[in-house]
Parts: sequence; C-alpha cells; structure tokens
Amino acid sequence: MRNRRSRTQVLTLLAAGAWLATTGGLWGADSVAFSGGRAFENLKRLVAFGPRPSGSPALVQSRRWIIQELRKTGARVEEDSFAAATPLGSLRMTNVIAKFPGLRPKVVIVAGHYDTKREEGFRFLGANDGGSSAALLLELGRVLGARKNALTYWLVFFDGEEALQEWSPADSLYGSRHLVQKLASRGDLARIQAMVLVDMIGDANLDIHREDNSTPWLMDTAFSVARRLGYAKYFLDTPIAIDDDHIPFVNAGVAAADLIDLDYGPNRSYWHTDKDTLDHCSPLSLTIVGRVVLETLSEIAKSPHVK
Ligand code: 1BN
Ligand code: ZN
Repeated sequence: MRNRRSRTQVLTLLAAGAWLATTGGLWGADSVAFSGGRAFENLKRLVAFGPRPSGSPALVQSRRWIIQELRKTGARVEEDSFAAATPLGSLRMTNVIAKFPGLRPKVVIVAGHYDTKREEGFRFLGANDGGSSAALLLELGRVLGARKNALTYWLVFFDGEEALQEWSPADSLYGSRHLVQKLASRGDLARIQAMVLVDMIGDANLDIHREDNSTPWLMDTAFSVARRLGYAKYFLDTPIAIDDDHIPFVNAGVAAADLIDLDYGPNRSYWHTDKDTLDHCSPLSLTIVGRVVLETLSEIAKSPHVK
C-alpha cells in the first residue's frame, strides 16, 4: 500500500513536471504569484513622478526607478535609446527592455508604454494611460524573475507611444516603430514568437474589448484564458480596432495582441484628461490582467504557432 501510494506520488510528480515543462514556468511556477496590490504600489510610485511626457525630466526619473526595480528581479536590463523625428524636432527617447533568458532562445515580448501624453492646459498624470502598463510589467518581472522559464521573455517599456502633437502614423508609436526596425535590421525579428501588449488596464471599471488589429490566434488565446479564469465579464467580444504599439509588430509579421481598455470613464471622459488619476484605477483590475497575461504566456509556450 505504502509502495503503491509512493508510486502514485512519483507518477503525479512526473506528470506535473512534464506539464510544467511545456508551460511558461518550468518550476517554481507557483512560488511567486502576481500581486495586483504590488502592481498598484508601483503605480503610486510612477504617478508620484508627475506628468511623464517623452523627453521630460520626470520621465528620466521614472525610467531610473523602473530600471532599478527591474535589476532586483535578476533580469538583464537594456536601455534602447534613439533620436525620434517628431513634429517638435528631434527628441531623444529610450525604451527599456528587461530580458529573462529561458531554456529556449525563442522570445515572447510583453510590452506597454511608460510615457504619458504631453498636455499643455492641465497636469496629465496618466495613472491608467502610461502608468498602469508600466506598473503591471514591473510586477510581471518579479514573477518571471523568480522562476525558470521555458521560453525567453522580454518585458518592453516603450517610450513615445503618445503623439507629441496629433496622433498620426508619423506622430505616435515612436518606441515600438524604432524597436521593430532595429530588430529587423539585425535579423532578430524571427526570434520573436509573439508580442502581448497591455495598455490602460488599470481602469477600476475594467472592460477589455477584443482589439481587431491584433493577430486572431493570439487574441483567441488571451480571451479563452480570461474565460477559463472566470473573467468573461471583463473581456468583451464586441470588437474595437485601435492603433497601438502592437501595430509595428503586426505589420512586420509578428503575432501581436493588444489588451486595452479604452472605455475609461463615462463616454471615455477620463481618457487623456485630468481625470486619469489613481482613484480611477484599481489593484483588482491589475490582478485580473496580470493573471490573464501570465496564463496566456503558458498557452503561447504550448501553442503550435510557436516553432
Ligand atoms: C492608447 C492610449 N492610445 C493612446 N493612448 C492609442 C490610441 C490612439 C487609442 C488613437 C485610440 C485612438
Ligand atoms: Zn494615451
């Protein structure tokens, strides 16, 4: 009896090991859970830097803090600086990339932006728009750094997502356009298996619509994960098409999905206004999206789309 039980236990362990080996986390996968509370603390720190438009001293300070936090996770952290040609002239911008090497060199990117929209008439804090994505990525870094991963993960904090004057293909998405160009010119784009983008996911009234410019299999994966985790009421099938940092990747042939909640405040009245503040964001929303992203990473690692 004792022998049989121990054999069962061994078999269970072997099965669990085999299962984990096919998912994002190899072992230690459950040792560190994603905490929306911690992500929200990150968000408070970011908002305390004040408005953080590209090129501002506050963005430099928030970048230094982001890098300091990322280094604590054991990630290799790189600053990807470039001169952006903007309607206001050439502006130095910097993406931050935290690399978590896995057993396989294939890369999955999880990304968001950390700049906030430049506004003249009011103090735009961008708690949700610019803050929440960076705050969530930092907490994701803590989770990924504490475990062994089957695939290699890059957390990318984009600069210059926002337009400096008016949103257009030439005045927006500076950081993501630059990174895709750089990876392509170095022949590194083929390493990227998928890109999951988060944007404005701190909204206390979370509703993420299926973003229609995204790669269908990847969006299907994220939405079926959300349903499986019991989050169907936050992930709505009515589609919306949005230009965001995933577009340069999609255009370059990389599978990419944008998890975005543009529906911020009644009739979007908090979006790009002085109402984009901490009190309109919640730890629960960060928890929901953090869990969905982590589980989506596990599904990507098992997907036939990843060769
Ligand atoms: C998201 C957050 N975006 C800007 N701030 C992208 C966007 C561009 C969304 C145009 C809607 C319209
Ligand atoms: Zn914005």
